[in-house]
Amino acid sequence: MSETTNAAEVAAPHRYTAALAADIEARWQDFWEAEGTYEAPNPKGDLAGDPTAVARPKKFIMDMFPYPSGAGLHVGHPLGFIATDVYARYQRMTGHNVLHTLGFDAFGLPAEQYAVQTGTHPRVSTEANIVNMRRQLRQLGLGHDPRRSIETIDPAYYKWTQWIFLQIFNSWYDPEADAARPIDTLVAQFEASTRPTPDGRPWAELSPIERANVLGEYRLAYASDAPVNWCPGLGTVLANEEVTADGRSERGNYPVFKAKLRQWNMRITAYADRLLKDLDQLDWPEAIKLQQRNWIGRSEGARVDFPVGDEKITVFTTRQDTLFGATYMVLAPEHPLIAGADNGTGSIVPDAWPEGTHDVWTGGHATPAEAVAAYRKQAASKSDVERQAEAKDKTGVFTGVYATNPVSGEQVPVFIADYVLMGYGTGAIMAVPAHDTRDFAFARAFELPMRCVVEPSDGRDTDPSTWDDAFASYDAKIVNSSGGTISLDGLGVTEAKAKITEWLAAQGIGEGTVNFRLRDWLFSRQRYWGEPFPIVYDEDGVAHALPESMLPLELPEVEDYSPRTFDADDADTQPETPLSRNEDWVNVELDLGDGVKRYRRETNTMPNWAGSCWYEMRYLDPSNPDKLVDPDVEQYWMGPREGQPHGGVDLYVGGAEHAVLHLLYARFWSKVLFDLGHVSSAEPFHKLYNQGMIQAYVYRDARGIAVPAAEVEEHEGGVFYYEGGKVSRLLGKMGKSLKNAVTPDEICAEYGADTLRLYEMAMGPLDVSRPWDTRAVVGQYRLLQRLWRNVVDEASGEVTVVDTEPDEAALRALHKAIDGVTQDMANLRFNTAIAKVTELNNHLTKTGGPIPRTVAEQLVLLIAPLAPHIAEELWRKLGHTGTVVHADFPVADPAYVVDETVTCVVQIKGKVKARLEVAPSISEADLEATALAEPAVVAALNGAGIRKVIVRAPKLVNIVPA
Ligand code: ANZ
Repeated sequence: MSETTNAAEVAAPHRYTAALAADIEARWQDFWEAEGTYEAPNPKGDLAGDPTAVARPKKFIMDMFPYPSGAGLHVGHPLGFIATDVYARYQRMTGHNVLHTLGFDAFGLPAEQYAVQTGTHPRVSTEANIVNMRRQLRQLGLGHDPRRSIETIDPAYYKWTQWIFLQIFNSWYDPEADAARPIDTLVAQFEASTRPTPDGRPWAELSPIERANVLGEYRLAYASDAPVNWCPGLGTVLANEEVTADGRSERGNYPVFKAKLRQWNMRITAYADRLLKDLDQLDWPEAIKLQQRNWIGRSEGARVDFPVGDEKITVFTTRQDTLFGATYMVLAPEHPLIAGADNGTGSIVPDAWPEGTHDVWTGGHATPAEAVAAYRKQAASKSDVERQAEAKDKTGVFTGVYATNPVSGEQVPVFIADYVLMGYGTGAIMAVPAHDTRDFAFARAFELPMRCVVEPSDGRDTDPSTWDDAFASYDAKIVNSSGGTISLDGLGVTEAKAKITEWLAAQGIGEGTVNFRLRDWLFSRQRYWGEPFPIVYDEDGVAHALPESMLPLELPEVEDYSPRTFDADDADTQPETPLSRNEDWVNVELDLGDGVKRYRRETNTMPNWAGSCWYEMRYLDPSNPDKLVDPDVEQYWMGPREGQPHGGVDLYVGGAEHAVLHLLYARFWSKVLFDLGHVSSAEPFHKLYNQGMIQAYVYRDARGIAVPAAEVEEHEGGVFYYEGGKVSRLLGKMGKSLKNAVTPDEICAEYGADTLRLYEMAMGPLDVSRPWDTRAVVGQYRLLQRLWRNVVDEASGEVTVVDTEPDEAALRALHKAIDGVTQDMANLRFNTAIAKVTELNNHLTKTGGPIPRTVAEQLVLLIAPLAPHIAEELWRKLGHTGTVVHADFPVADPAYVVDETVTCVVQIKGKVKARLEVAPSISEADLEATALAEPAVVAALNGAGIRKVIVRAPKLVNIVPA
């Protein structure tokens, strides 16, 4: 410490310094904890409390909970946490019963990978990380209800994750109710024959395996041998959402392959329509809604059958109006109609190439079967995204099959090509090369015919052989489209669609249909550190749910946590789960109601998303042993209300990167639980807000390697040096790997948590990303020092306020600040709120003398949500015994909020008749009207007409009577 600081401290022992801040902050944090200051009472149950609090309006304010990383927090992480805390504190001070807490999303890959490297059990490292993060969060003064904090890895928590899985497993989507219902209601329909079994036999005649298979087709959680994203490099399968646009794993960047594996899925597609529709009533950023809409991807179109011998190919098209222009067809390489081509079973593929097959169609293969087999192999090594890329050269091969275009009667060749995906529509398309860009490119490559059936409106002629690209438009007329009993010629696209759809339906060869891009959610992972499935298999391989009494099914201890990984490029491998190596755990004898039998446990674990799909509900009733959440408690905090027809959390703050995955999954689970009657809210999060990111400068040396930001020196002209070498500077993410992380611990030690909180909130609008600048933090520290000095004598530590009435100027400054800050707080504009508090504080500093008590008190209340520790300390010094947390937020007096006025003189023939108090900004017209309406002026004029009015706003009006 330097001498000058020493001297200053001797002279001013009660100055607001980092040491004093540390003392104040630790004391108040202990106080809050001891007093349970942030405990929000429930209307009933073991968290029930003060009935007057429960009678107040409620606010449930939530953050996206963190993953307890071993690196701890850097200053970028708490941006959202601080913002919700400020907002929650403001809500408490305006009479709300506020629920605000924070848990940990603690299953997941990093802990498992750490375990594999070090042999430390993931639970041990995760819990240590949680302890560290709790300490870091506590020092920020966040007002969380500690009783409600949950950890997803706690068996008492994941018991309910497993329980919800079973609810989903044990239900089906009843189209009549347009809701999920218990699977028993479906069984009852089969038993009563009100719903036929797939092959028409009575339910009673089906074997247990057959019944299980039938029900599996309906269950909302089901196991299937579906093509999945297999990532040998990670040793696990991945959800579509976890695969990048170039077909690699989001984590680790390994290649991802399509493979058929038996996996658990969630039938989220049953909810596609509702997930889309209910978005409209949510208060979410439009950008996020749009991403969800695109992800769900609703398309209206038709299914059309094209006969092939005794079989038919059903296509999905959104352009049924172009049916006359369908000159060839394409099947996805995985399409079942050609599945047996390689071994000659059950396939429509002929033995030899038909007469007149083009050379370019065969791919150089001797037989169609050979060509199909070779092409399928090639396609399997590509991701869906790669396959769909527009710019790609189109590849494919002829199957040797011709189908019949049902309107033109033409024989059209059937190809397989990887630009058609099995997972979308029917996995088969009618190709209309004249009007679809991809089909056009393919047709050119394979010398296939084109027919123009939509009249080009851009000047080109109707002969596609002269075109450079397809003519794809919805705003044009149909041509060349007559035959048999149907003609579309002359119709617009919309009318043509309606007409052909009706015709197809009448012929029994097609129907209008809605298709979704959304796929079912792949729900199993080949990992250790996740929730075990509460599922066992009997000797026939039939899956059985464990009864609720056997929950939680705890993760067993294992020797080896690692999933078996393989050569990242070897597509022919199969996953092996860590749990499967534990035979004692896997093989069990259980009585599931029909005597003790042997079963094998499911050895996959649930994906990382499971625990975050419903945590908001557990915050409400965190230790309820009998229920996920008490219905009355859920109704109180989350139930529907005016403006929130589906209920949900009042404010949910987190990063925009969770637009699709977490938010879509959580919405889906909410809807299932709502349908089954467990909760009253059909949406988890009513209002969503995405905070920006705190970025930081990344400095790199000549080799491009990041160097520690703290050791870089800046020289004039923006040149940066590190150990003598020049380095480049770019704005990027903050993080350990980029060597630019700043921890909240460092900033708290240097300035205190209140300064850090203020700085983060003052950096800019909350939803905008901003660069961290450690040198700028001191600005907020000085604000707090001035605030302190305005109230406390730095030498004696006594308050300096006086019990005199504030003058007009002080009242105006105060109430303007209150008015502005109130609006800013309600709208999450904390940066401008801080600017207004600063302005008020500066005004008071400038007046020099001691400030009136009432002004000081209101100033302290204004800053309390932002800088709660110093506010508590000053509030106490000002003589209050209670905490500032539950004090009333100041209310602006409108009389002092309006602009100051000026006096305007009104003269008649040069003589003063009246004086008006008007706004300095008043317009000439308004001032003239106000003057003429003034009673004294009306009396003086005494009915005389007016010849002229001279207005010099805002100070003078001179009236010349007629
Ligand atoms: C004929 C047609 C003519 C098409 C035309 C488009 C334009 P969206 O809007 O995304 O739903 N399609 C259908 N299933 C497919 C699959 N499994 N893989 C790749 N493409 C597929 O797209 C629907 C359109 O995409 C469908 O309409 C179909 O091509 C193609 F002038 O049918 B269309």
